[in-house]
Amino acid sequence: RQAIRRLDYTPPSYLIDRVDLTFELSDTHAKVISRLIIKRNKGVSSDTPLVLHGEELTLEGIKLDGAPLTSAHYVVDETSLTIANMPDDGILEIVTRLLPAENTSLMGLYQSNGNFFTQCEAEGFRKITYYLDRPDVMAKFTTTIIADKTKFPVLLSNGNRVGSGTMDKNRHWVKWVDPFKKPAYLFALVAGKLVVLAGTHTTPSKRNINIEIYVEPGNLDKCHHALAAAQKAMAWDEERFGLEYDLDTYMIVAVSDFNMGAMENKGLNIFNTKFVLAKPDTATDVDFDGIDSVVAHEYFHNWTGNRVTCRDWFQLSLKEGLTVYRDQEFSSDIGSRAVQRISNVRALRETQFAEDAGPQAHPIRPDEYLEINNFYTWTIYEKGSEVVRMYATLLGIDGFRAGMELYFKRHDGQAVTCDDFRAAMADANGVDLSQFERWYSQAGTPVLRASAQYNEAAHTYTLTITQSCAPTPGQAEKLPFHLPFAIGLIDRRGHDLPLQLLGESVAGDTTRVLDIRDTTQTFTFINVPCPPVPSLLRDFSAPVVLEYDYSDDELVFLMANDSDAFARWEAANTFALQLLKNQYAAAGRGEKVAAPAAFIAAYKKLLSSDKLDPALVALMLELPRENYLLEQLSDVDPVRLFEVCRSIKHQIARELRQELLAVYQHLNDGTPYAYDGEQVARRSLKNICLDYLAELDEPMIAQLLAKQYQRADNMTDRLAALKALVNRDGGEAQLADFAAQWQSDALVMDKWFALQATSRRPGALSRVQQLLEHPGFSIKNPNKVRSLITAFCLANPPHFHAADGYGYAFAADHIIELDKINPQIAARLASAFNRWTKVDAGRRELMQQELERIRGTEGLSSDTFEIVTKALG
Ligand code: BAL
Ligand code: ZN
Repeated sequence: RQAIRRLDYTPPSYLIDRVDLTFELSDTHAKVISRLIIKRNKGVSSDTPLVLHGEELTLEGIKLDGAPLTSAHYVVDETSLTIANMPDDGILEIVTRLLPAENTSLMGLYQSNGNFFTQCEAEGFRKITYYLDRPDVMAKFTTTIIADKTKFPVLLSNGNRVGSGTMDKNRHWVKWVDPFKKPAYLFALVAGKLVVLAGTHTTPSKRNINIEIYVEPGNLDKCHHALAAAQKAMAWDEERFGLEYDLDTYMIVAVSDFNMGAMENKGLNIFNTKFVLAKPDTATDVDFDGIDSVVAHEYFHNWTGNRVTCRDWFQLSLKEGLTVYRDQEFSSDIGSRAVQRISNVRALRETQFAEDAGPQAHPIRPDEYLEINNFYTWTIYEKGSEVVRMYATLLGIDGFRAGMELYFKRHDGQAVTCDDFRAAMADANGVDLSQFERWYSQAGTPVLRASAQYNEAAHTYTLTITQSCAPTPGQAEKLPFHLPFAIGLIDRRGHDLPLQLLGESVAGDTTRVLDIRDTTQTFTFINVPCPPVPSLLRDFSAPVVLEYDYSDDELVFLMANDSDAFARWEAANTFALQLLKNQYAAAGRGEKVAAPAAFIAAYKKLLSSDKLDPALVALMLELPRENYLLEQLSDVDPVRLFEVCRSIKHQIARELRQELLAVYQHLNDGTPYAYDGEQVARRSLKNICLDYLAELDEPMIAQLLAKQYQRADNMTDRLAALKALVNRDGGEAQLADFAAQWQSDALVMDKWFALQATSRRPGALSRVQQLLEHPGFSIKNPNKVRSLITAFCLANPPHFHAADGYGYAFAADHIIELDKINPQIAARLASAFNRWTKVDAGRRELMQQELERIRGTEGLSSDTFEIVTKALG
């Protein structure tokens, strides 16, 4: 298996100006006629063959400039079609035949519930026809679709609908023209029985955009939130970045069989139903938030990804990191900035930090891959977004916008690199960002060690910051990173001090962004009247691990006083993290597990605060999750870790019963459901109180849970109660009731599967095994696999890591089974084994055996092979 390397990039030997595609779709197969206007690239010698990508295709014929080619003129193998003697330019007509109904990889053209869909990113177009399937080959596409008009009344592709008509045999056709040139990965086709919800948006230049959301019949009442999200996203991008939509119609189509969340095909976004369909009784507040952010993300790609795309797949973070940053900013502006930031940082640390510390660690611009599908990672997306955020923090919001404007001015219509983005940011602001390049080339999470000294006599406060970064696979040595480090100093009364660095004539703002470039740097603040408590890495200004020896008293002080919401939450998180680590060690020594009184008192104070945003209180009350804790330890027994967490949770519930119940009852006031910021915040606090109360073995609590389950007028509250019931005593009656009510709603049933897969009660694995036989489960449907199998393996550590190894064997069996069906989903599941060196020796051995069993499987896909091989090291 051959690795593909970034430094081997060469420009394409041939270019394609135009593509005219005709799809003839039938129940049994699809015929694709592709007409390419092709030319040799400048400076390429005339004896260079044309090599087109193509996989799993049946070639029915080729013509060059109208003349049929015979097998003497070309060579076809499993991955390509090579034509040796190409003229300087020509028209190539290629006819291929495919079997979409048998395509379970969900890449290329496939069927879902009888309808046709495509997924081409990254390299799916080559499963549709022979083509130069690389992002730096950009062409103008026209697409004609022919199909039975009764079975496939809706025929969609990219761009504008320019014609339609009827044909013999009850068929009809529709022709689409996309006026923008694009790489093949942005091609899309949809054909099927769908209904549409339409809305409009008027741009600042007074253009009317039609927004159309296509779904299966019966789902129209669940599209209103997605439609509103698209309208909000359009207005936001106009306001924040001056970017308008560029076609007359923006289409979203929802499909229930989909490998990812959604896909930004030009003018025709295809979405996992999970990120379109929602109404209050079927979707939680988190689902509504998710729809806002994914709709915005895909829409924003129209500029950051489509108008300016990637030169090659090593540059994936150019569009993904930037677009995640944009969607996070959008969500911050339409909701709570503090909650958004904390949630994003928490997710980054739980997932990306683990990835960056493990065998799959890679820079946001990787240097090589076996299978590009494996690089749609937390690192490319979430760390990529943090890197983009650092430009905004270093340059300021106006400087960042100036950089974006220069980027579009220089590169609209081009396929470019991460270096081009960095150059636009630097040039627009007249700054040197050469050291910042290391964020693109070095993997691993930097560790910043901070120490401070207060000089009583001189009234100075000196902060020393030392950075380091552990080796990652293939990168033993790291050079220092350039990063913004935001800091505040808080006086004894809890007030932020104005900050004045040595050498400055006046004091400035109360938050200062320090420029960190060296391994060790010292900053001296002057006119500091008393020993302050430092508030470090405010708003999580860089994706690093911060080490500073806070005392418990200082953490409690920051929890109560920090004006920076992230830092305030971080103080609570650090306090809980230290506590759980200490208690885990204590349990290992056979000592009793207990939280100190100061910790309980801090939680009590949070519960009695009527000044803080309830959403922030809810986040501060949530204990760090097991997977994150596991990363902070070594030789871990995940079962003991879970028991420690559970025991602390139980103690909090016992000792703060009265406060938890009071807050719960105050917030459970019977207000009819609405999805708005205030209500979402109140529900989040109410339901975390409920989650703690569920620890108590009291009939009154059991009644309270049953009542919330039964009487809830929305899925957020109903699911919160059901989750607590399932983890408390199994919730059998309510699970049965839930399934009876929602058996025909696939997305709601996904929640039902996931709750059971992540139940911490004994017997979770056998329950999951039984559920594999449930009529609502299908191994071919990625959402179902994620809800049941992946949820068990990645989000139920005490059961996945059961000491008998059955969890590991279950995972390996299903990775092997799935690999034959859908390699992308199998490879994702295989990442459950990434951190096998973190657990204790007995488990390590069991995990290693399963990894070797997977690696030894005959015919393993390159997707799974790459993950497993790297995991084994
Ligand atoms: N481009 C793949 C899906 C997404 O990131 O939007
Ligand atoms: Zn994206």
